[in-house]
Amino acid sequence: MKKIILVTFLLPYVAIAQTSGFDEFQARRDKILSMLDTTQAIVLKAINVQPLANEYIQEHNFFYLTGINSASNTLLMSPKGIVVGGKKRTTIIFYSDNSVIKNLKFGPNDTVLKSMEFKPVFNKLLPTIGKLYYSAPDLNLVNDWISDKAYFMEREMKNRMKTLYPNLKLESAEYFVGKLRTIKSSQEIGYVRRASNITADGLISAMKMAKPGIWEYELQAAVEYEYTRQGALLRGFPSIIGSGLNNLVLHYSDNNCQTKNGDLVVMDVGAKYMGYSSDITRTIPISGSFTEAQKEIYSMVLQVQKDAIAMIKPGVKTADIEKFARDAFKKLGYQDYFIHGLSHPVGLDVHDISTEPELKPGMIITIEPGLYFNPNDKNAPEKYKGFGVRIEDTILVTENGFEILTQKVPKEIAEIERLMKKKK
Ligand SMILES: [Mn+2]
Repeated sequence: MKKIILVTFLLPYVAIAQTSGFDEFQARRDKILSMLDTTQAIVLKAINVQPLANEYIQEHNFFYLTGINSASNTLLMSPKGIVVGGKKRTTIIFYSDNSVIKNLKFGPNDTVLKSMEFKPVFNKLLPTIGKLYYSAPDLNLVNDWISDKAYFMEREMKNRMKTLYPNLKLESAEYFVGKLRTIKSSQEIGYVRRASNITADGLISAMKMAKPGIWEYELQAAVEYEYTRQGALLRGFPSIIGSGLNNLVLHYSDNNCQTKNGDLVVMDVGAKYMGYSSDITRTIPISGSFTEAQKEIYSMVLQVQKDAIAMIKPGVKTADIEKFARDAFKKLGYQDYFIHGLSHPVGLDVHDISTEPELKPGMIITIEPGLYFNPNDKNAPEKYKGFGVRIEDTILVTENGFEILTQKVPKEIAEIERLMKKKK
């Protein structure tokens, strides 16, 4: 049933996205309104803390429905309407300053109010509804260090709301809005495509620059220089440039070591363009040539990656592709060295939401097998100890199969070695 609904409303949506004057954010809000019944409302809050002034990343559901990328704003929607100034409104954006609403497009039942008006409006609405979807970006774990007691803010909030409004059901908006976010529109696909090309350019220039003795952060700078130069002003996630033993650390991002001859370097990076991430991993020999042992493992990982990608088409379950990859490594005898997931959705979040177990056209996912041989592992083959290999692409599911959005950056052994000989 859910599938039928998705197909019905998403197909026209993708088609209209190209026409001029069409605002995707407004269309998404209309879609959300049509998914709510008259006893329900949704409230989404912008992230109010800015951990790094220049790297503000908005709460993804709020961004998805408003395009607003700043703090102290709230979106409130209810299909039965909220009376403001004598008029019924189904959508209200509470804004912090005029720059926020300058470029917003509105429907006839939308309006904007200053942030300070949120509480009275919201408090009036709450007793009249039965279910509220909410985003909780600021609500995490707080540790009271004096009494040594942990407070889960989300749980505290729910308990308090239960006392105030015993009949109100609270539910996270993540899955609800995620039903729309799972399938990307042509505009969103375009942004991930652009983020992918920019990331690929960054990796290509890092490959050309790589040589023994170069520092990990120099390679990082080469990658991220392309991001900034091409207008991707944020990163989808901290760049991982791991040389030598560092490439065994999955979320390594210190990037402060010097490479040395014989190292493999795992570069797992992704630019964020117009809010959308890409995600690419390439593993290169810092000397410009793989050793025989490195080639053996690299070829295995690459073959599993290509075979897994070849399975991608609508109707296939991602869990089945994952199982295929694990079985393939098992046949090779290396199942214990593939120590992370094979695939995740990509979008506004580099680990985006997906509410569908089966692939559908318009979904974007990664395929990223890897093998890692810890030097302390008694069972690991001696010749492989001390290095890891991961290869990752970002892939669009199409009507008939797939398109690798990150094709531009080489992954064949010969291609990588050839490119690395072409110094700038
Ligand atoms: Mn990834």
